[in-house]
Amino acid sequence: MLTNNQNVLKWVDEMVALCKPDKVEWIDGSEAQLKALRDEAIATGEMEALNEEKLPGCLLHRTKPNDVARVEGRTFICSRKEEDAGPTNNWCDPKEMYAKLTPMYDGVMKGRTMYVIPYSMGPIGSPLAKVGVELTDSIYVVLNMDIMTRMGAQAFENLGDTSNDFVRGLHSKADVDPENRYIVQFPEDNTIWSINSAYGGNVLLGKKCFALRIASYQGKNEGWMAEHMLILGLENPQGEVTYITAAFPSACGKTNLAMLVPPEIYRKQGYKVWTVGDDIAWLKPGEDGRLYAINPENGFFGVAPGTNEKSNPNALASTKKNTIFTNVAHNLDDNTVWWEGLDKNPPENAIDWMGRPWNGKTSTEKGAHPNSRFTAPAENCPCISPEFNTPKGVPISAMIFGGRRAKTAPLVYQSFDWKHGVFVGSTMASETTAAATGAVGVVRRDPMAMLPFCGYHMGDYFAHWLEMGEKLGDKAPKIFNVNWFRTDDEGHFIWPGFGDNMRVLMWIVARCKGEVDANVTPLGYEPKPEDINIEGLDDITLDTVKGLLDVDVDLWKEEVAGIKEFYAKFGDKLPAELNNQLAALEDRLNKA
Ligand code: GTP
Ligand code: SPV
Ligand code: MN
Repeated sequence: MLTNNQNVLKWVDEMVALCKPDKVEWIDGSEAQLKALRDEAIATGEMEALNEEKLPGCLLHRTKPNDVARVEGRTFICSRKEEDAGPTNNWCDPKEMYAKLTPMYDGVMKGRTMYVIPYSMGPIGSPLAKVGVELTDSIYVVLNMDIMTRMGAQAFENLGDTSNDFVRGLHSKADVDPENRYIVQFPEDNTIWSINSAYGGNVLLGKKCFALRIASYQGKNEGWMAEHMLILGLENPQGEVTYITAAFPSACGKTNLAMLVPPEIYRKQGYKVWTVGDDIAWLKPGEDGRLYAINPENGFFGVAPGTNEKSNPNALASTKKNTIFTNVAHNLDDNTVWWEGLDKNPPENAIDWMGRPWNGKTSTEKGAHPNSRFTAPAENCPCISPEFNTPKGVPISAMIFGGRRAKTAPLVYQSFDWKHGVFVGSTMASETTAAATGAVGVVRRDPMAMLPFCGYHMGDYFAHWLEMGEKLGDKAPKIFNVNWFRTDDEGHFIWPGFGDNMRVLMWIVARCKGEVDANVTPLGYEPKPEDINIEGLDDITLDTVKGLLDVDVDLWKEEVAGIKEFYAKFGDKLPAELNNQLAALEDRLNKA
């Protein structure tokens, strides 16, 4: 046992009595313990060891084909009152849900070991950090949590002997039965129960379940925010760093933006981008009244397909050691891994993500699942920020919203002020991706990229954003919206994206510093087209930029109709301010 905390010990005893494991192993996080677990997972075939020279310390894992992404339809927010979960979450009475799941957990770990994983979300000793304990019967979970969190004995340092402020996570892979899969948050109990999955966001309970669903609820009650945001620092040649967060829905470019390599024109002047986080930000006003952010995570659970030497060399470099690959193709020739978009040389002698022999040169099927992932330690990242472990976090100057929109949304615009920015975030929409099960490419509203992750009523969440703005006053970050995904008539992306997104970040930073003017449009402030630097871009002219910034008034009137319909869901919980903002947008469009 690693703690004398009676609240932890009592709860673990209760869960052991329920799940009836053959053995209970407390995870202290020592290298000896982790090595034994890796060896065991390799011996049983749960994981495969990869080429020790090319990918030292790396492991490959395949999940069941029915278990490859988050399952939003089976994810529940079980607050005591239904209205506290709101219209965008699945809800069930907590008593009923406990009653339904308890028999499923009863004896579920017979013949298995229960691992007790203490972990900290946030740097040890940070006033913004929080402790969780996850109980699981999966070694895959233990090894991933080791990468994604500050795991082991160190986590209890933040908790002490008497505190009850820790998140109780219970996970069992059970039979990985999709019909009985449940990912359940009980916000008022600080509790998460997950059963019948063994995949990523469903089972690494520190990530979406705690650091967004539970934490967003805690943040509302405690005066801070938990957001689906990357955090990056943009350093200028004078060495000043401007910190920016960005909320994009799943598989819409957070990891890529967080690790971007600036184009040559900026690199040679001495500009740099530092990664603080690629998926989640916890934000709280600091002593100076500005908003500070920490990344609660300690690693990256990144989308593999599309990651390559050109699109994201920093992410690729991060995966070269001590990384776990999930559902990618296994190259048998040299015992390495491959995924679509890694290079133009797929292996011929390989195993696909479903475990079948696969020839990348001749097969018409994909070798890696579109939502295949790497779990890589943050410390591997060549551009990890020197402030990554700073307990007080980094001060945020700008917040960006964005999504995949083939037509409507322009390349970039700035909100008129914080309240308008909250409106912009609340009306975000994006085409769905493979990160969750269900149809891909369908436009849906995804406010602040939090639709699947907000642990309480979304109307109250909007109100919380507005309150935070009141509190921050003129020290509030500036709010922007971007869209890297506008397409031409043939469906090709017009904007080159990836590292070239730096060109847009430069305008954003200049706006934060009051160094550049803007055009006023019905949507907000837009760059004067010549203020987006296109030097060194072959296919992009000033006219292309004009097109990317174009506001199609008719399309936006349709958009307004869509927003009205969406807002109607929230009834009286929708802050009046947002209706005012909607009316003002409509008015500006009518006058345009
Ligand atoms: P989650 O981990 O699911 O939250 O995803 P994410 O938001 O971190 O997305 P990520 O950066 O992993 O990118 C997802 C996909 O979008 C990858 O296939 C990328 O290649 C692609 N992508 C990222 N940035 C850009 C961009 O600027 N332009 C284009 N066209 N595609 C991009
Ligand atoms: C996402 O879907 O936004 C992810 C991956 O970051 S998961 O951890 O599965 O949620
Ligand atoms: Mn994510």
